[in-house]
Amino acid sequence: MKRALAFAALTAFLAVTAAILVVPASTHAADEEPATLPGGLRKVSPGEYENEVDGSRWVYVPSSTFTMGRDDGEADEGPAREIQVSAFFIQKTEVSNKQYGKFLEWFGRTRSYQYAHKDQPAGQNHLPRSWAREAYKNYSPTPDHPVVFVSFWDAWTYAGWVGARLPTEAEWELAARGTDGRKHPWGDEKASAGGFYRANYGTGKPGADGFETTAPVGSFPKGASPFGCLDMAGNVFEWCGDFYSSKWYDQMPKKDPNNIAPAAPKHSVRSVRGGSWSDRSSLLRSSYRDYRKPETQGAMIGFRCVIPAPQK
Ligand SMILES: [Ca+2]
Repeated sequence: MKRALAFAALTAFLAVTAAILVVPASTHAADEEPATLPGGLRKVSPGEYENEVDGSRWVYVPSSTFTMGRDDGEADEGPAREIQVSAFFIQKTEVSNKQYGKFLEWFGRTRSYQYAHKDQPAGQNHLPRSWAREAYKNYSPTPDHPVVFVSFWDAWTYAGWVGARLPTEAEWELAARGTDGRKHPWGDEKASAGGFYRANYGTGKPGADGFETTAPVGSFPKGASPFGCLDMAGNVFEWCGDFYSSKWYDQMPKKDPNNIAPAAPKHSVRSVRGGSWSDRSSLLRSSYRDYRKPETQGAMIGFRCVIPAPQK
């Protein structure tokens, strides 16, 4: 009896020792801290930064090589490529109505086009379509919901106003899925696996995920990406800065691809990523690509911004 107990104790001791030995010190990407901060961002807690212009929270994505795209998705999602992306900061959530309201207040006061895209048609007022109408209330009813009915031009100008720009598709996809090739921000499993939801999407049963249209930004912490970004799958599609081209993955450079170069195929549509509250689960795949005309203001489209990390 005694011997059996001693054996059990020894086994337990060995198991605990082994567990301590195999636990790595740190593997979480968000643990890596930037050497210097860009102007306009200040650190508020470990791994989290605040933008002084709109008050939004940001996270850091270190310089990385990752597999962009996938070979078993739609034709425009491949070929999957090893792509290098320089370090950047990205908004933790989609831009909210509250934040966009501050931008409109600034624009109303200044009527300045200093941050406008060079191709932006004249006379933009940056007011989300239906902002004050019933449609706005239905699709994005509170200050903490993501702003919707904003065009590419609106998003581009907002980004400039906060000292940022729109993400490239490469930056967006890295921030969404990290470097381990996962399918979704949280991993490979379905958004509703295990009986809880990791994203706001078109579940097939209205409101099954808790929301019939958009959800307040950051409502699904269990759907966080490896870098701590929220709602990279679902809620609203997000404008990227790139022109959309279905052949881009064949042609893009290996480092910091950004489809704005004069040599890139000129195309009038812009990339949107991530799927939305009304889309089926397959569109939540982090490599899934879609596009819209830049003037489109839709109930399913918002955005978030990035700031490149200062060069060392
Ligand atoms: Ca989203």
